[in-house]
Amino acid sequence: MSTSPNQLETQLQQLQREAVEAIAATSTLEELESIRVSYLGKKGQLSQILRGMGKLSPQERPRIGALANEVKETLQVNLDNRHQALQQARIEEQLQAETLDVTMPGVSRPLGHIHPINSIIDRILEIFVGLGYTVATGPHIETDYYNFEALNTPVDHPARDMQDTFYLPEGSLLRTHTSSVQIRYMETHQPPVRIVAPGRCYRRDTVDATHSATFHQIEILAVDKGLRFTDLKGTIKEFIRQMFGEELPILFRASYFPFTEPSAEVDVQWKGKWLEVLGCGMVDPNVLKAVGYDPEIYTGFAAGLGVERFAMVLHEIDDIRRLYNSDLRFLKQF
Ligand code: 2U9
Repeated sequence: MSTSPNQLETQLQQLQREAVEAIAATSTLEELESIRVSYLGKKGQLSQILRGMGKLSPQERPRIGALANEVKETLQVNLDNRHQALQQARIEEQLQAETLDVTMPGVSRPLGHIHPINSIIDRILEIFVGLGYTVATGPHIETDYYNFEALNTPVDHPARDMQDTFYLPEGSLLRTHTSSVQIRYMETHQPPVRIVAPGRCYRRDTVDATHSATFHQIEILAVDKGLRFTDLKGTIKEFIRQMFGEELPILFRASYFPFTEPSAEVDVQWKGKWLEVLGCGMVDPNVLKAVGYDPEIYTGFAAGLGVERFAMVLHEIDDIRRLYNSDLRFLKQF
């Protein structure tokens, strides 16, 4: 069955009218796509109409062909415009749904900060590094030799009662001070020595408001030709000035440590009270001998302080255990 040119023309015009209406009536991109397929797709209505063109005479074919192209173009333009409009609408809808209320309060995450023990260690290290000292660290598990023997504290020395420690199998022990770090350092370095040794130490103490089985120490050590007690005093004075932020009255009280001779404890007058802040002294010649330094050529001074004690004094903390409880109500204050 053949189709006349006029019939084809009418069909094309009708198809265009219908399609334009259908396109305008779409409300989603998916609907639009199915309209496109149904009119312009390979097996769509336009193709079906055009199949009838084969039967046209060569004179008629160009006119109908041109009309078919016009229809196709018109539909394509309509499809494109509608596509753009629907897409725009979809984006706007999405933006509307996802609108952020910038006036809503933010979600705040708790921020951690440096523990008071570590912040005091940092401050003290900074002061001594500023004075030309090098930070040195060493093992927490030590031998009797590095913890006691080399520090002029033989087995029968009464100081071992004061510092009784945790012993491990095979004769090793948990260090009771960081002085063992300085012994190890001197064994591997020649004078001049200027080191500051921070670290955790262990003692077999009964825990109470002022004692803990584990605590932190910072010790300094200087060894050189011609070092004298006045050098030690000057160093301590400068340290106290920087630590407390002002020149304070200082008292050197005679004391005793196995590894220093003479020895002293240092008190500082702060806020009207005398506070004991550190111990110090000239390195005992036996200690220098133990590491192979000649005490006739070299002299040294050393000092040690307990970080927890320092924190308690500076922050007026009444119980050492507060520093280990991880209670945020306490820690947030620093
Ligand atoms: C070497 C030689 C000597 C370090 C020193 C002190 C005095 C001292 C205490 C302070 C509070 C221990 O933690 S504490 O209880 N320490 O008083 N420490 S002189 O002397 C040394 C260190 C290393 C080789």
